[in-house]
Amino acid sequence: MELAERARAALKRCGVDLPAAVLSGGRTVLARTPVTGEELFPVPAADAAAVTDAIGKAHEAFLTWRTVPAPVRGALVKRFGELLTEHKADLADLVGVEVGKIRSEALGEIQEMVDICDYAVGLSRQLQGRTMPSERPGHRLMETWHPIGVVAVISAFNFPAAVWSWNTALALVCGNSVVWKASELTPLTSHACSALLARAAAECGAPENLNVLVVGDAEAAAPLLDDRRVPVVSATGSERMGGEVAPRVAARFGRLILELGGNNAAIVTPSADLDLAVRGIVFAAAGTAGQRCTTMRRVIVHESRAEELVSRIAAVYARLPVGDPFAEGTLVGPLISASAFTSMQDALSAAAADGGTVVTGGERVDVVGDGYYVRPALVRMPAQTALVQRETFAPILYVLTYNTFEEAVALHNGVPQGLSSSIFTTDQREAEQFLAADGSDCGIVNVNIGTSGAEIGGAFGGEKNTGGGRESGSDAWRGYMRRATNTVNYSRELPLAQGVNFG
Ligand code: UN1
Repeated sequence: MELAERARAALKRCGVDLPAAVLSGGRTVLARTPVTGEELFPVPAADAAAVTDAIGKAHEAFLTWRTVPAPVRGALVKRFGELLTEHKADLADLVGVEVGKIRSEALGEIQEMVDICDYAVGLSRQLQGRTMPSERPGHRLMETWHPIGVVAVISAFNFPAAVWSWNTALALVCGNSVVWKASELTPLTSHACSALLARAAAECGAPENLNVLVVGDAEAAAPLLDDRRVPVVSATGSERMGGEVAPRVAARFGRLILELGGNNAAIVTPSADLDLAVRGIVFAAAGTAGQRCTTMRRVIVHESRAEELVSRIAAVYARLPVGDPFAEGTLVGPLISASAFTSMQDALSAAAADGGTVVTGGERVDVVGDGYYVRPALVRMPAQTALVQRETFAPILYVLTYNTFEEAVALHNGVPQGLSSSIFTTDQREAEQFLAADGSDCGIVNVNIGTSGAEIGGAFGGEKNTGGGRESGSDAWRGYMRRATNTVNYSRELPLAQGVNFG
């Protein structure tokens, strides 16, 4: 089926009537597909004034929503999760068309949304505060978690639906509303997700505008950074984007949840099970055409295993099915754009200039139309040069070698980013050392698993230039609430803390 037709049909089933919306006038953005490089059709977009208006609407919704009991809020997210399940194939169609993800990865992204909804529903009965012993007689010391306000969610093209849902499912059960600034590269997916959530809200009798979608550029998003009615800004994207967003939000003391660049690595030690390592590395490095923030970009392998590992990865890379993401059997779809392809080629030239050797891949593959398909590249590097320390959002895997374990960890941590990491070893000491305080400095540290494909149950995010935010599972919900510490005096005295005597 033609892609524009496929997208329109999926949108319609999700309850989005685009032509009507577009005819009503106003700004639009042109939806495109990296599968063929073609332009699809115009979609409503927002300018800065529309974003300010969206903040007002979401703020109003928050004022009602914050007093709805959390388990009742959970019922909305439960219904939303059901609608996502019902429309899983439709949303996967849109992710396939707009991002070029292969079918199982597109479906996997929607599954992550269903999973986080389940998680958030359970959480809606568990937003627990602690009770601490007071040092004073007849006093109770405790903490209460309250809704905080409008949460701005700024999402990237590569996970156009799941990352928004991690934030939104939590924000909603926490009693907040959301203004979603979606990537201009993925307007269709964001309209479809928003329509399903609006439908769930209507069915549950929840207020309108709990999630207000704005598709727009950086300029349009500016009010989200500066408006004090937006106490939390959760942004996913490049380090450059984070560098622009963070100081502005910080200037008004807003709270930031940043999920920026990754430069994720695997250490492969002498005792590694190479069957496992090769599978884990290839999925993490070549999956999603290298366009995950958790994509593996570096392998740090012990000298004694380097030849074997490199030749085994190269053999798999040479037969990886690169092509139409909708075709059965394809494992590597297109890059998002021509500029992504240019960045990849620039990085490969820089690697050669740094003394690196391309073992395999890197070339453009002619698939269909004007899509930018590439064979994932495997590059041996003599050192961790400036290039290797940078995130290039494309499937390039740099291979470095090490001699001592300390050297491996130093190389591993010797980059500005700190998102995800892994070690392939069957030596328990090495595994534990990697997990220890002086081991990996990342937010995600795995053993005998690649760097990508995290489950929603854990907190997701990383340190250093990755931005320090945590989304999704564990206690990430606390980032979406305000904590009040309460001291209650039920005695007839007024003893002061710390034994202070005041008259
Ligand atoms: C991202 O690339 O922004 O761990 C998110 C993973 C996915 C999420 C990636 N669960 O690879």
